[in-house]
Amino acid sequence: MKKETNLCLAADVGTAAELLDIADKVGPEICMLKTHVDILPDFTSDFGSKLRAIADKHKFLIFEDRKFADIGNTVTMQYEGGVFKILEWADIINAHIISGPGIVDGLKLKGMPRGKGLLLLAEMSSAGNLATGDYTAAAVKIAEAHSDFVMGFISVNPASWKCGYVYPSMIHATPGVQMVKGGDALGQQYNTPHSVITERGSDIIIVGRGIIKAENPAETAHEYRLEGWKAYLEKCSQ
Ligand code: BMP
Repeated sequence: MKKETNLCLAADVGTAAELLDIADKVGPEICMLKTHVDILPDFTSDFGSKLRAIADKHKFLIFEDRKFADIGNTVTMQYEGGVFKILEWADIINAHIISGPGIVDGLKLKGMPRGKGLLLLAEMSSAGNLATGDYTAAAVKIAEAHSDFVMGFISVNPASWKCGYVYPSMIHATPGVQMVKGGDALGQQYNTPHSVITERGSDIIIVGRGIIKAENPAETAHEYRLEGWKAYLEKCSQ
């Protein structure tokens, strides 16, 4: 691996212009950039190609955090069509499994021929969420059955799973990460990069406000990158 980083930036900034700017500045530090394209008021149809050019320059993957949740037939249209045409520019997407495995079949139909990947939401970071226990186990089962397209999970504590953690071919990406444990006023819960990787068994730390609200996002991203990678090496040597 040439780029030693397991940091994903959650680029939840206010405009597409800001997103492209921060992607270029923080790009050298990250393996993946996560977007919420539906929050960008100045989105235009060339957004995808502009972000793609920055991603290719800095060698990171683009993850659109669309959280598909509908029946298979509907998600094929949501993935490919509409204003955002996510299929054209995102390397990775994610989905809830609330609607059952048909959602994976639908997304796979469009994404697999184009070499895309899917993360299943097996757990969430927000207080009181319902993605626990049997629900998490069901996500693992669905992932196993579609391991040609499902590349891993959005997870929070995969080390605690009875089943899921034993599949090392699956990537675990974890949101709710800041340098200090805590939370926000709306239910988000934060753990540290070290805890998320070594104790909770994840692979990739997803960091939003910890970086984008910092005075110097590029410098702060570098600090998260070092923390995340140090923890990853520690985990690998355990
Ligand atoms: P922040 O680090 O600013 O709290 O941002 C976290 C990001 O991860 C947000 O983009 C949010 O949508 C996403 N996320 C999350 O926080 N918890 C989840 O369980 C799943 C997510 O996608």
